[in-house]
Amino acid sequence: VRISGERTAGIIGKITSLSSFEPHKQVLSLVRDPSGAIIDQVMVVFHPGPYSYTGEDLAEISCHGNPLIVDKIMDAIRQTGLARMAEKGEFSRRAFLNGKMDLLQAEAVGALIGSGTQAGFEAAQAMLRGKLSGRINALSEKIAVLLADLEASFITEDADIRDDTILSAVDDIIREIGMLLKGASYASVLRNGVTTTIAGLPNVGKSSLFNAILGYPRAIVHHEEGTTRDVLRERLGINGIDFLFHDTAGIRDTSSGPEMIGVEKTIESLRKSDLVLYVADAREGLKTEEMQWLTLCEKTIVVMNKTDLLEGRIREVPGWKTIPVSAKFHQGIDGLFTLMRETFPQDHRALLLERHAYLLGNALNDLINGREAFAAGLTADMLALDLQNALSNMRRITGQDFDEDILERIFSSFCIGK
Ligand SMILES: Nc1nc2c(ncn2[C@@H]2O[C@H](COP(=O)(O)OP(=O)(O)OP(=O)(O)O)[C@@H](O)[C@H]2O)c(=O)[nH]1
Ligand SMILES: [Mg+2]
Repeated sequence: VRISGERTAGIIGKITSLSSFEPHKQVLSLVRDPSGAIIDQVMVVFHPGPYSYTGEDLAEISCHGNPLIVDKIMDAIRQTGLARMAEKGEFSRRAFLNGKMDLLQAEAVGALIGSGTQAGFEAAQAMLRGKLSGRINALSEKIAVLLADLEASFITEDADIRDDTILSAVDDIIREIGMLLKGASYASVLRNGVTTTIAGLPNVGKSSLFNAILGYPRAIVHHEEGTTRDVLRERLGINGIDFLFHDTAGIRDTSSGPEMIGVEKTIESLRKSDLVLYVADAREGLKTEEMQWLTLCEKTIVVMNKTDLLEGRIREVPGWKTIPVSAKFHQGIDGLFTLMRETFPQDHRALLLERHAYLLGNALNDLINGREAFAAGLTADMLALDLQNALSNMRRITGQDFDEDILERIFSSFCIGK
């Protein structure tokens, strides 16, 4: 149970027998309700502001792990009349408002709690330590310096700042923001794992591949076409990245009834995926009409299956990563794993949430617009205006500029007590 604010010490004094505290040191105490009845034996630690998470006086009570005890302690605190329940994310919100962390770091707390994968966890950790804040602040600083130089040149006409110097400085910043944004598409991957769909024509061995990947017979495999109708999902970590596999119904143009519904689900699944394993029978290769299924997802690997039945060489599909396997005999699966892992390189560690990507995108557009107009001969004060806009977008990312709305949106997604 956490309490934050100037009345914290008073509240602790009322519900325990403690009256003075050694900062940051846990002490044993009893907690009593207003009638004096003992609720629990607890550990209490007091962090005087500003040396606490929120920057205010803050106490933490560790009780025995029973929700009933927690409720009774909460009640005892409420009945002192000195505290109310915290709102969602209010501790982190106060930490932000008291300058203990910037907005990015507050969001990192949320991302850390919500991260479902090892890579997502590490990215959120880096964000919490201020890695992204550092990059954003450095970029903001560059824009601010350029803006100052530009504005100085309006006043003192002899402060000569050459056009090509300005353009190359703007280009630098544009390039850096572009690089940051490139990492953005990985944010959902880091949070949820790589959504991977196994698709292909009926009977090519999709379910067999699904089973071979998982290492146990999860899906029904049958020599008849149209075996799989519903989408089956399973999660598997491969070298530090979580993949969420979907086995789907075979794609077929002429299907009707329940099978057609299955095909629609498959197409939907392809569109939403981060990665597609498109399975084909190695003996047949890929048919022309199948090419349309390869482009529904940004990343697709063509898996040539049933190589054990193949005489001769597999037919590569130009322009696509192709890998031979035999799902039935578990051959080539390791090679497939390596290829999948390479498709999601680890060096894109910066975790950008949608809000950051949006604001970075705005800043990028401001800079590109300004640069183009300036290169086309418009005056420098127009460029200065665009730089100001870009700067304000950047500052909103870290929360140097903020409004109530955005705080509300960010912290309301937190749980109570964070
Ligand atoms: N020889 C050989 N047979 C395979 C291989 N992979 C799958 N099969 C066989 O191909 C048939 C179809 O396999 P499934 O895994 O059910 O194929 P599917 O693509 O899921 O089929 P649908 O769900 O009906 O679209 C079964 O008889 C499998 O045993 C393989 O690598 N080698
Ligand atoms: Mg199947």
